[in-house]
Amino acid sequence: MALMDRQITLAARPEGLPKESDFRLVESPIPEPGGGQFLVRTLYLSVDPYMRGRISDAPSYAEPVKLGEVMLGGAVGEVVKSNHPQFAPGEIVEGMFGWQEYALSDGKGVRKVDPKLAPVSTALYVLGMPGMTAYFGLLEIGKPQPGETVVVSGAAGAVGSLVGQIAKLKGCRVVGIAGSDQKIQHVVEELGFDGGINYKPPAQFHEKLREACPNGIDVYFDNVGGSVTDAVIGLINTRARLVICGQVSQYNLKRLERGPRWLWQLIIKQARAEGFLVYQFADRYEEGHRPMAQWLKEGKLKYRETILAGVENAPRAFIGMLQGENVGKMLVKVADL
Ligand code: NAP
Ligand code: FER
Repeated sequence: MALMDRQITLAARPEGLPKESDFRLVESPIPEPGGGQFLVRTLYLSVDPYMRGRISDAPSYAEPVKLGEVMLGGAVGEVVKSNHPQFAPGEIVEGMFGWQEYALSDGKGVRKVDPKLAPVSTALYVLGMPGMTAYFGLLEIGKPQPGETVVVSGAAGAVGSLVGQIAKLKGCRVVGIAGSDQKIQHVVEELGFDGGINYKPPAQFHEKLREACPNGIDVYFDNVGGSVTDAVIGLINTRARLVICGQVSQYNLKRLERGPRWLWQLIIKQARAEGFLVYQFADRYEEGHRPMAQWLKEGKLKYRETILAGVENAPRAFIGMLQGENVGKMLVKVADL
């Protein structure tokens, strides 16, 4: 009998917060690579907030995942069979291999990962998409200057934890916002942020943030939007830069909140809010990768991962991440190297 590949498919379009029943575990024979193809055995797969948008059929320029299709997603794996001249068995690769134990690839959009540089899971975090998001979003859009105050929301998550540390490396004062006291303790005591505020419960959040930012806010790196962002905007300085990276507080709402109501602050503070997509920096990833790898090697960038084991737990990891169950990057470990 053929060896089987376990995969997670999209079973239903979620309404609001996704449920495990919106996904299905299926099995199919492990495919054989055809001409110009190779077979990847997944080691880790990534669950990311952007996936919430890709499983909804709301209009977007990106095609949604179809019902019954394998869930999309970045993963890191080992080449196990190859008919491709540039990829050999034993090599470690990162690409959009989806939520499955084995994937076929033609090499497009796939990059090789050096397992000697850092643990291979970092290809999905510090040295992968979230790392490039933090690096280019903060430095190119936020343009932090030494001595400035940088506030980051989603501070204990994948992107936010790196944004705060990079800002510290650039000589800024950093305040993080996250959803639990443990997360605040983590970013201050382990990651070296200067301060942090738990946005739950909402009472006095604005006051506490004001106390944590006595010189106002020069750069706000926004991962969450909603009421957290409303509170931050009241504290921005003249010529502040608002980096609009994500709005995760809105992704699972059945009805979008109205807003923002604070754009007049941009006028009186002559401030700039700019959204960006990490992909706009795709031709510069090498430039971002190099300092991030160096900082990692020198122990100047710390990272945590929250790891669930088994492809069958990918939906649970994804749903948990959307609810804040992760510290650092939420990953699914699928197999040992
Ligand atoms: P993450 O921060 O590791 O995980 C998501 C976090 O969102 C959770 O841990 C949770 O932390 C927080 N959250 C959930 N609901 C919230 C709410 N109602 N209010 C405030 N926080 C809430 O995820 P990530 O991968 O690093 O992504 C962070 C953000 O960056 C997301 O918005 C994502 O869409 C965005 N992003 C954008 C790009 C781009 O190209 N623009 C690329 C990558 C990521 P708490 O416990 O703190 O609530
Ligand atoms: C994200 C939120 C939105 C993200 C990407 C998007 C990569 C948008 C993607 C698209 O529409 O192509 O966190 O991360």
